[in-house]
Amino acid sequence: MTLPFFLYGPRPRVGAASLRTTLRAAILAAAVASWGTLAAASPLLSEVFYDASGSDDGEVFVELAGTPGASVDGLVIEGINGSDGSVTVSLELAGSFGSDGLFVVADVDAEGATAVAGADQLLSFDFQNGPDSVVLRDALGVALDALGYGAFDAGQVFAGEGAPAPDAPAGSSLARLDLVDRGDNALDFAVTDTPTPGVGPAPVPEPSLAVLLAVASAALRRRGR
Ligand SMILES: [Ca+2]
Ligand SMILES: [Ca+2]
Ligand SMILES: [Ca+2]
Repeated sequence: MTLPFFLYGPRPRVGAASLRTTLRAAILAAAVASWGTLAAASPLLSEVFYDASGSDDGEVFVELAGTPGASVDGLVIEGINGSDGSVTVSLELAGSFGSDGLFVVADVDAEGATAVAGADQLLSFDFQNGPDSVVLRDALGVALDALGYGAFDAGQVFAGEGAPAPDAPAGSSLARLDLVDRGDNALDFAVTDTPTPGVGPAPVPEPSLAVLLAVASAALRRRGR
């Protein structure tokens, strides 16, 4: 990342030095605070791969993001049929998030093998292609996060959040852009050409950081006049 001028550049004129110091501290504090918030947040779906090129057997996976080291015992991932709302898949998770804050549950083939590198739990499952949904529930059945994908017609059941994400073409996954949960699948997820099990989304949304820096930069320019 290229640092904005006021974080390293020549000292601006009259009165701006202390403001620059204050802004720098505020930005660093905001970054630290957002890390803390994200690390403590409840688990999120971070990537879903439901349609491999060719057979899905031993290929598909769900990646969760959560607190490093936290248990996933009791969490349940459900597949929800878009045509009637029925549960097509129900996965009971066991284990814990790695030190990277990720947990990957992967499908196995008839021999018990998976093509998913670094999987934390192996189960046998396959989600339908869209329009369908994947829901993450806690041990009491409360939905913690949900992803609906594809074009839902009237009368079909969307069990995601906000507007659905697009249906990923074969070989592509749906992955979170960052770890901010906006409650809108169309904003939070994007089609990823190369699935990345075990590689998480960016913790902080880069556009928002850019906006914050632009505002701070403009304030300094006004102050320095
Ligand atoms: Ca397929
Ligand atoms: Ca959500
Ligand atoms: Ca990933």
